[in-house]
Amino acid sequence: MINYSEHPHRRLNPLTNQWVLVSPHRAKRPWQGQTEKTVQADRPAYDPECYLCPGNKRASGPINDKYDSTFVFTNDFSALLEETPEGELNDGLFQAKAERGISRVICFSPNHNLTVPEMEVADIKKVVDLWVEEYETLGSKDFINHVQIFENKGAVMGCSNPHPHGQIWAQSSIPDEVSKESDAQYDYFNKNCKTLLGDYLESELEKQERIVVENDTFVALVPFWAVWPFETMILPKRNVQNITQLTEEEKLGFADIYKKLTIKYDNMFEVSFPYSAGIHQAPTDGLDHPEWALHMHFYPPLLRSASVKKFMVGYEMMANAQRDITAEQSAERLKKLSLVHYKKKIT
Ligand code: H2U
Ligand code: ZN
Repeated sequence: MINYSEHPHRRLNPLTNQWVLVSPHRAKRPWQGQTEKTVQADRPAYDPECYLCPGNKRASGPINDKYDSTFVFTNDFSALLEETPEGELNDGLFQAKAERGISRVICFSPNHNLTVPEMEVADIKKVVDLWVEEYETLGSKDFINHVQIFENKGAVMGCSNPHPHGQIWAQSSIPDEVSKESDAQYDYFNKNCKTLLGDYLESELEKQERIVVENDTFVALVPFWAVWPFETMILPKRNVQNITQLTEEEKLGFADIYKKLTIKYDNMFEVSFPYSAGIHQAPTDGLDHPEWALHMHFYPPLLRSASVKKFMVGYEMMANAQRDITAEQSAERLKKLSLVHYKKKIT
């Protein structure tokens, strides 16, 4: 009989309808590949060369406010532009369409040497408040139908600056990842009159196999279908479609779980744990989206140590996502880690 912690199997991600190949028996294979160098140098609280620090000049000229909590500005090298001419190519296999949008950069803190796990919950709450404000203002524009809030952390993730920050890309179209999740949640809601993620969270809380940490309002867990070794998801206990529907208490709970999860991440290999994280929520297309459930994904690349990361190559590029260590094993490891940041540990 199959044992899901030993034998190769596939798991379905019901949010995207994609499968992941799980090969737990392979977790013990030797490693002789690349190791990333770990950068652990202490950074100053203010870096005169940093384009995100308060009062500094950015690459293209503007000067940052002398902000003392959060700060947001339109990306000087925006991938999406508000003023894009209309246009559409509809020539059989050659399809293209103009895309309008706005890219924003959010500084989480004036302090250059902080990261989310080292920030105070009250200060992370200000980041959540700013996300709400941006989702509302950007989303209310008639040409914006989707607002993607995300954080890219660490040089291995291609993040250009260690100053704590995130980005927002708002645009006319619904991007592919979100569109897949939208369709799946819509189908599920139509069939069951309940949200897919509401039901999923209920089962996970019953099973208690993949829960990493929870507070009164939020849960962090390793999804059953996780692809990245330490992939997680943050979900509110009360189902909401978008971030503007969170109560003050829930926003504080969001900040708290964000901190707790990232502390655990940092404690895993005692390094500032790199990841790409992003909030998925209902499109801002003016329609009701009862099928949607707000959640945040964390995709960290590290696998075996601070320097061994997972590559999505070969079979994964050509065929299917794949992982070795199971979601349950990852959750177990994350769950056991302390909620005290390793830099604050008394030795
Ligand atoms: P990362 O999160 O990938 O490091 O990106 C930071 C963003 O900051 C990046 O999108 C923008 C870059 O375009 N940026 C500015 O808007 N102004 C600057 O002066 C430098 C970088
Ligand atoms: Zn800085």
